Order: sequence, then structure tokens, then C-alpha cells
Amino acid sequence: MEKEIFVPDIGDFESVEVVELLVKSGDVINVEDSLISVESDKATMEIPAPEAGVVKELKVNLGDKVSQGNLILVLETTSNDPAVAAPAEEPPAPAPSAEPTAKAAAATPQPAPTAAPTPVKATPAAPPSKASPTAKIDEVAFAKAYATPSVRKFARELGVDLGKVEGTGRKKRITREDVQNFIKRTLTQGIGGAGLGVAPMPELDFSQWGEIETKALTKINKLTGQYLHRNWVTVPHVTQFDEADVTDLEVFRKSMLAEYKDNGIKITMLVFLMKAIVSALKEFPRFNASLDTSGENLIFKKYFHIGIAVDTPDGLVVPVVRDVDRKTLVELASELGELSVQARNKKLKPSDMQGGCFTISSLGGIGGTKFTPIVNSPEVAILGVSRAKMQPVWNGESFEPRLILPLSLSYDHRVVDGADGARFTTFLSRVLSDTRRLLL
Ligand code: CAO
Repeated sequence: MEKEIFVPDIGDFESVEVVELLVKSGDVINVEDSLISVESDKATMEIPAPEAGVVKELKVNLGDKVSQGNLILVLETTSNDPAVAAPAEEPPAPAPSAEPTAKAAAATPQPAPTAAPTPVKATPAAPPSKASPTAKIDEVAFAKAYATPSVRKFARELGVDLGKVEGTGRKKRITREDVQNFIKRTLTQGIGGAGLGVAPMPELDFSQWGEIETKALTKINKLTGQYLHRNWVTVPHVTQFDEADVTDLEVFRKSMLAEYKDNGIKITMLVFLMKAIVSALKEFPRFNASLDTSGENLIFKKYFHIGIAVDTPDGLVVPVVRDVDRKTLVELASELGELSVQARNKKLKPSDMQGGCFTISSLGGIGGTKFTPIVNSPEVAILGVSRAKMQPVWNGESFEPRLILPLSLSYDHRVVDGADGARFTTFLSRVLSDTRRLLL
């Protein structure tokens, strides 16, 4: 049976704005479920359903002005109870005894006065859900927040502290969308209470301090940002700094460089580093492992696939060179050259960037003395390489000019102890200082 539901007696409220539609066509509703929120200059209130049924058609829109007797919706009722009829036949409901001002409404935990024969069930004082995804709720601020009961209920269900949400509705009323946007922002930033319990980043209008230009992040920027952020907050990082004397290595590299120049192959420092890393991974197998997702087991890898961080105009990508232990320096140099070109031409496939055991991030071609790279999880360590520099080194009798390469090894302290971190870089430094050791 179809029934028309009208705005009941809402006291002195005349021509009040519909600020929220709380149901839509097809919704199954129970008696006292809120249908719409209306707002006057003085208060916000929700109009409850006088009976249960299925919403057939909503007859009001956001922003409409309504008064007692206006049609809200058509309901397909499930009972034949004649209790509800057109408003003219209804006994007038008592108006709110004390009309709260907007300010008073904002200051009380129950901002919606009883608006109809059936009281609105505002539940601001309901206990916070145990499954709350956000930080602890400040009950005082929550109570003071200016929002309708349904928005309060919605915020409660999602564990959102209304005290932290900026309202964009009239008179800064917090809307359902404000709560949704707060959650979106929190998830995007990964902060704002979701586990870390820190305040969300304020939204700032930078143009108030000068000229600005907004540019969208690239897809690579966004993806890299997500991975780096996850790894930064979930991996307990330690960075071990060291140096390697690569004077002899550089002499050898230059001789090879000349030899392979005509073949279009550039033998760079990086290929020696890749080989040296494989030696170190063989010596320290924990560095060639990953924690399983339970955090209870270490998975040791018997293969040696090395990721190389490549800087491209669209952002950072990490192609993986497979089976570095089985390839010659020349093969590695050739493959690395191809991968860098593919990376910069956006030709890498997802599979080209998977399966790495350890990553090298070389900024040596650019500059810098040291840096703290972020572990490329689920790998457990990453080597940062900075620019090699000629330095005076004391040989016991005199200072000698030696080419010194700065190394920065970041590792996951859950898997690698500090002592092993230092052993790893010491070993690496020894291998790079004496390339004959690469043959061992
Ligand atoms: N010390 C001194 N010089 C170095 C050096 C080092 N550690 N590493 C490279 N160089 C020199 C090279 O010999 C080369 O010199 P020439 O042009 O005279 O031959 C020059 O610097 C440029 O090298 P390159 O960068 O082209 O080659 P590469 O093999 O060293 O590196 C690649 C290749 C793809 C790793 C690099 O181009 C790159 O993209 N690096 C950036 C990685 C990055 O962004 N890391 C940060 C990750 S975290 O945000």
C-alpha cells in the first residue's frame, strides 16, 4: 500500500532548508529512521519515518525549503496500520520546548530537537566502536561538533572524531560528505589517526602567501609514493655508512670502457657494484631474504636478482636485472643500458620490476656525499651509492690520492642486526677495493 509522508508539525519552523537526504528510492526503512534533515536559522533537526516500508519516490531535493504539510516521499508500506495519515489529520506534535540556537545546538551532544510525533533517535553518546579505524575520539570535541544525529551516527560507525572534521555546510555544519572526505584524506595521507594517532595535515591555501601553480602527480609518482611511505613507516630502518677505495677498480673500468666503446656498451661503476653485491649476498644470506607476511619466518632466496633505481622524467622506477651471478660484466652493462632506455621511454612491463632481492640506488652520476635510501620491501636492504671523490689517504708513510666511493646501506633492523650491517659494508668495501675478490 502506498502512503505519502509529509513534514509533520515542527513547531515554529517555517520554510526550513533540506540539508540532508537520508534515504533514497528503494531503501527499506523502519519506524523512526531519519528521512531528511532540515535546518533553520536556529537549529538542525531530522524528520523520522512514521512507519516502516520501502521508499518509492523521494519528493524533496537538497536545498528545498519545506514547512509542515509538505510531501517528503511516497512510501510503500508493509503494514495496514492507519495510524499515519495526511498531516491535516494528525494531532499537532509539540514543538521543541526550547529552540536551541545554532550555537547551542553545536554545544550540545544532542543538537536535533524532537521534531515530530516520533522522537529522533540521536545517538551522539553511543560508545565508540571497538573497531574504530582512527585514533581515540575526543568525546568533548565530538559532542561540541555541529552535525546532525545521522552524521554523528555515521561518524561513530566509522570511528571518526567529529571534533577534527571541518564542516562545509551552512554555518560550518559537518555534512556526511565532510566525514567521507576526512576519511579519504586520512587514508591518502596515511595519517590522521589511522594507527599513528597524529593530527591530519591541515589543508592550506598556499596562494595566500604568493603565486602558485598546481600540477598533478604522475602515476609513477603516486605509486612510488605509496610504496615508499608504506616502507618508511613499517620498516625499522638503520643506515650504515662506509667507504670503498675504488682507485684500482676505476683504472680497470676505464680500460674496459675504451675496449667496449665501439660496441655501444658503457661499462659503468654500477655493474661492478652489482657483482660485488652478489658476493656480499652470498656471504651474508640474511640480506638475500624476506620476512613472510606473518613476520614469523625468513624466506631465503637462492637466486640473485638486483633492482636498480632509475631516475626518469616521470619519476623513480626500479627494473630488476635477473641472475646477476650468472652474467658477465659486459652482459650486465649491456642489459643495464637497455633497461635504462626502456625505463626512460616508459617501456618497462610490470614483470620487469618484480622479483628483486636487493636494490642499488646510485646517485654517483649526480653528486652528494651520503644519503639514507628507503628499503624496497619486501627486500631487506638497499645500497645507496654517492659520488666517488679523490681523497688523501694515509698509507702509513704518506698521504696518497685515492678514489673513495661513499656507500650508504639501509637495512630492515627486524632482519639484520647492526653488527651484520657493518660486516656487510666492510665486506663490500674490501671487494670493491680489490676487484680480484670478485672472482672468488
Ligand atoms: N662516482 C663518480 N662518478 C660516477 C658514479 C660514482 N659513484 N656513478 C656514476 N658516475 C659517473 C659515470 O661514470 C658517468 O660518467 P661519464 O659520463 O664521464 O662516463 C656519469 O657519472 C653518469 O653515469 P650514469 O648515471 O649515466 O650511469 P650509472 O650507470 O652510474 O647509473 C642509472 C645508471 C640508471 C642508475 C642512473 O642513470 C640513474 O638513474 N640514477 C639515479 C637513481 C636514483 O634516482 N636514485 C634515487 C632513488 S631514491 O629517490
